[in-house]
Amino acid sequence: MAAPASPLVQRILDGDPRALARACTLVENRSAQAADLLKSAFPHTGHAFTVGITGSPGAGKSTLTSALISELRRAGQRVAVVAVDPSSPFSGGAILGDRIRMACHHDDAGVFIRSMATRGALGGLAPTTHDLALLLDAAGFDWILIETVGVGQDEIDVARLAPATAVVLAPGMGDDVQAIKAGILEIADVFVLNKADQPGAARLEQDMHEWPRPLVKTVATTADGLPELLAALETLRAALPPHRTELHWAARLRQMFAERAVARLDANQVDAAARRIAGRECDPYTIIEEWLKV
Ligand SMILES: Nc1nc2c(ncn2[C@@H]2O[C@H](COP(=O)(O)OP(=O)(O)OP(=O)(O)O)[C@@H](O)[C@H]2O)c(=O)[nH]1
Ligand SMILES: [Mg+2]
Repeated sequence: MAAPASPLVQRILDGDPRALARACTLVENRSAQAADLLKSAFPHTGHAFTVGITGSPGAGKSTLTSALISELRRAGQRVAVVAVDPSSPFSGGAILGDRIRMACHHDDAGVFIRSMATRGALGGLAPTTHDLALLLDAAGFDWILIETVGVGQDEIDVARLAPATAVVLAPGMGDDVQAIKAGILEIADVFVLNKADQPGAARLEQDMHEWPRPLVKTVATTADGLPELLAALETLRAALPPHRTELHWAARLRQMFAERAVARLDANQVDAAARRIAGRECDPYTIIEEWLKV
């Protein structure tokens, strides 16, 4: 673990934002250098607190993230954001909206915002996002916020793999508890009832009573409730059981191993085996056993 950092990683450690942006691109594109880069960065990670911020489209995740950045900056914390949903104002089709929303943070060296331009990326959304989070950790950010829409298994996995997950709910968008996609409420460490200024907020709050997780009411547009949200996140950070990190790595190792194993198969080999199986020349169980032996 004590090998000297690669030149690019050294620049990241020195706080060069352009080096960091370049490294992010290499990781996002799964370039050939990415693995060495991540190996070199890894010994410098383990300091940041990574929070997944997820919820229905339009619940206010980006507005909330921006308000949380301001709150964290006031507390002297350095913050990095990864926005993984192309529909997000941080990324994809709505980059302009992102620029407008995030304009207040653009000149701040203590803030780094990265949009994941690719979706269904090589190797999957969750592994790539968490590799990016490692780079940001190495770069010395205290907090890493990962915004992802809570629709679809890939996006839910991104949030689930974060050490702490905030699920953002909002009233008045067909977003009552019954309508919320199964699987997303379960991954919450804290609920954020955003748009608390809107009709239906009290009812939604009542509906959430049965869920044994803290709930914080916010109005992201005015930053109401943001100190309370930060306090709730700080509490989670302080109470993180040490084995939570081990659980995270156990899940990631399984994912990484499966990814590498599949990547080692060449298409012709798979086609040839499929042909033999379809023709009943061979069974799939034996084939898999043979592939795992190599
Ligand atoms: N009234 C009210 N409007 C809000 C609040 N928070 C966000 N909004 C508005 O809700 C709309 C959606 O906010 P976003 O922050 O883009 O929501 P999002 O969850 O990031 O949306 P996607 O990334 O597209 O899923 C915007 O017009 C915001 O100004 C709030 O607390 N109260
Ligand atoms: Mg958004």
